[in-house]
Amino acid sequence: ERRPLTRALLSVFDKTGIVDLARTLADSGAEIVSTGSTGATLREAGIAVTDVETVTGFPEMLDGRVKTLHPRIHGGILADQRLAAHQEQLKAHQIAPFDLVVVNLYPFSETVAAGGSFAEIIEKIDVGGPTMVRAAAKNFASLAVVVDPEGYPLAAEAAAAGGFTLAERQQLATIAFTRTAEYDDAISDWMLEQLDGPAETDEPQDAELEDDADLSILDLSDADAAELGITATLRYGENPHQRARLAVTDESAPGLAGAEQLSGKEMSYNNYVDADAAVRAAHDHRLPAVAVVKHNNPCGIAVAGEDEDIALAHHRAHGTDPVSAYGGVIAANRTVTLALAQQVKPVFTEVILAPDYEDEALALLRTKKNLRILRLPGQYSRGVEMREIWGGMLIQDSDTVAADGDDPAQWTLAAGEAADDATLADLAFAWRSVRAVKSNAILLAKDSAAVGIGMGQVNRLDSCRLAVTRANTLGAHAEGEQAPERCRGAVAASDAFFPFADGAQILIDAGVRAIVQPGGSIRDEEVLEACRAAGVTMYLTGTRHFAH
Ligand code: 93A
Repeated sequence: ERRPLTRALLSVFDKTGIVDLARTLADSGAEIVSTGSTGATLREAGIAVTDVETVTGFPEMLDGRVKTLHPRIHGGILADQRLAAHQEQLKAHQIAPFDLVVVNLYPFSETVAAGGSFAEIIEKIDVGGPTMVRAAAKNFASLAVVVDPEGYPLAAEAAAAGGFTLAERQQLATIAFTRTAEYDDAISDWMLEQLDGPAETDEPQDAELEDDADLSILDLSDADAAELGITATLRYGENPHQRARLAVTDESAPGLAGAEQLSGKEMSYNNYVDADAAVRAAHDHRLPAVAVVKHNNPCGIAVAGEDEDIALAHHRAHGTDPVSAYGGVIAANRTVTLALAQQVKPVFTEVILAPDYEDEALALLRTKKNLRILRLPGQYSRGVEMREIWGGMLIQDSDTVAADGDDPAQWTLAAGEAADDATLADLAFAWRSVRAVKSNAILLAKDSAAVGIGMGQVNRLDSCRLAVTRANTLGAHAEGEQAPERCRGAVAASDAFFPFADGAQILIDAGVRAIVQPGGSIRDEEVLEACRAAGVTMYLTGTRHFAH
């Protein structure tokens, strides 16, 4: 279990006790490798030393800032000596492994305490020392690290006993990481003081408490974070300057957070947000459904008949707005067929999610190397939703389309003639779909597909205008290709009531022939009157589906 000490790297600022330790190591047959003044001290005492410069074949440079930062040093520290592959690579590069690293760091805090100049203090920020210490501590399976003279007696004993035990090496590594953490802490405190003036030090206990309060879940080590259900550290958050992690909150049903990724690049923070919206939107439908989501809003959503290929739903959903579908997240609520995969193949897509994939469909989708393919069996379900606000948290039941008002049989016909079966089916589809759109939401639908979506506006009038414009300009005005018939004969759903008749009037003027909305505005009568005047059907659900 003990690893013999055949080669030791000694690089110490504080030379106390180093000669005795080096002599013990040398007497037991170890080769000693040292940096400049450490080596000089040992040589003066008559101990044979190999200079780091001889090992690296490189002179110390930049006033000593670069001494040990070299693969011939760090290869010798970081190689896992249990691995044949590491040993072979060391051999290929003529690097000998170290069994012991003894380092103590530039006296940063002492220089600050002694009132050193700014430049002096900066130069006392040790870089190479902590790098060796951290490398050796990480690799405690292979070697030992000692970070201050108090550890020398143990090192001398180990030399006599034939090396350190694994338990000793692990303990030394723990001490080493504590040392580098404290060292960096002192540097960051001092750096902060340079920005803000000296920190309050009157009440050390309070200061510590404050520090702890500032600690966020993002500061925890991966191991500590794992205990809180964190399963991944993401590359970054919503923007590259935001750190981010993924946590599973319900281990018995991890849902999207535990989805199986079959292919493609790592999921990003925004991918997860859009994927959640897409899966939720697709799963709101009982029929085969596909939702295409961009920026947390559907830019396409459609269904197919119960016995029809899910590919038809995708074809229709893509057709809602083919321009916006570029770079979207696609969710299907049925097994992805080869036909669907063939449709997705030519479209740049970030993520696709489905309960399962036909073999040939998966094989084809996998040829798109960047496409993230997720398998997510089961029905979308969420008990409660949480959203953080300043200093607190809002918790509510998740919204589902399960209220009485979501059942067309319970709707009230308030204007115009009762819709025929096909129109009623489109109204029901629109109502099930509009919930996935950020408020204020207006969704126009025709033939089982959304044809125009007005989302996220701060007044309902603009959402109506947007839905109409997008419907009549196929592909969201990018190419300006006119599709003027798309509004004519379409139906509309509004996630909440029309406060005035003007929004409904925009839909009516665009040729919409039936509208479903919750009702409940004090001006409902004006809205209904506008529908009656135009011969447009209006149903009231009594239920609303805000989504902010
Ligand atoms: O300037 S450094 O950050 N760059 C280095 O590459 C480096 N290597 C070792 N400081 C570096 N050291 C530090 O030098 C050690 O942590 C130790 O404190 C000191 C030992 O140098 P000498 O043997 O010349 O006194």
